Amino acid sequence: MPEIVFGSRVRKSPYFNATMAAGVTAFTIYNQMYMPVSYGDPLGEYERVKTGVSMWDVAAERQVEIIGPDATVVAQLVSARRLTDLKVGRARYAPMCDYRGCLINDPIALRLAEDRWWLSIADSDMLHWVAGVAGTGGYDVDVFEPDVSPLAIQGPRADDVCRILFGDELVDSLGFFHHRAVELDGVPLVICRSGWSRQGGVELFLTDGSLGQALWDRVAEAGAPFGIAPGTPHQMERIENGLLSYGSDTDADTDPIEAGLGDFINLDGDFDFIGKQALIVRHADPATRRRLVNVTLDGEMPAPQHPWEARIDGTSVGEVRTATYSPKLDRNVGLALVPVACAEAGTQIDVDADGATLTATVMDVPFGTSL
Ligand code: THG
Repeated sequence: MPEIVFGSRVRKSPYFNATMAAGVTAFTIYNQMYMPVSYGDPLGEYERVKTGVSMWDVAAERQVEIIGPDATVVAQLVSARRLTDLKVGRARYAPMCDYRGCLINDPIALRLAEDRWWLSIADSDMLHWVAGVAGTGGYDVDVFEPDVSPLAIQGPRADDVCRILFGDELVDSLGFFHHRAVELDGVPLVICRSGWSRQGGVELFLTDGSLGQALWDRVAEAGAPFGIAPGTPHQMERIENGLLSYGSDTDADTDPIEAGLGDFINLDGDFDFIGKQALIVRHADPATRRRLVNVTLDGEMPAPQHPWEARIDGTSVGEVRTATYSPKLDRNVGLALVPVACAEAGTQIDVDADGATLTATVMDVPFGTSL
């Protein structure tokens, strides 16, 4: 295989050198930044986040900061979920749509002050989108990417590590999706009880990128008694637990309802947002739309490098977007984007996986819940 080269156009995280020293074996590129995706032991890393504790360089989850008198107006305009009632110090998962009602990102929105927000984004250029919306509308805000780089601590022992780092008071009082600015031995950060796993834990939003190594070392040291080791957002764990990977599971025409995020958008609220009318029209007849479904995959499965075409009776019905081995089920599973008519549990679909023929069967577990 040819290499993807390292160069100036793609950014390095403040934890980059630490992850290299720790033996990272694979990166992806996310928001124009290298993001570790493997340390070479997928099953060991899965086991650690499920039963112990793991630390992840997720600095590529960049922030779009919106600050100024109209910040909440702009944050709400670009978010399909109600944000105006969110308290300072809280966060909310808030999908974003374009004017067609299609999903363009699925960030966590953090309210830092009445008029100050971070959108902690998935992999798409929301800085330009939000700045464009704000500028075109003449809103009184600044929109920029701040020097903020999340480091995730995930797993059932994450709180033990946090007790050593931050003390009992903070750990006991920090609710799910609550956040607070703290300093750790001179390292400034915002701690939030969040993260892209369902194993519990926090994210440390480092607010001085020059201190990445210091924060990494401090977390590694505090976590050593609990067996902490470097890991990454984990494909097996997140698919087993129904967390969406924007751009992997979705295509350019996927809307949030198709993606299983219907509970995280407000179509009947007394407020407007970009894409609301289009979404209402798209789903006026839900039968005409698609659904992201969990499937089992039977057959010799190659490594999935791109979506695989799905067919029923030789006719294309969509794609298997994502596939992985599930340790929990001890079989291969995937996510398929198919018409609602093919989304019923038990539906069998032929998958052309680069020449290998697989049988996908729609599971009776809706995407968004745990397998
Ligand atoms: N942390 C931070 N930024 C991120 C992610 C993250 N940006 C990119 C990506 N992950 C965004 N995607 C998600 C998807 C799901 C969740 C968080 C980020 C999530 N969902 C919970 C659920 O579905 O149950 C909670 C939703 C809620 O109650 O609002 O946690 O991981 N910083």
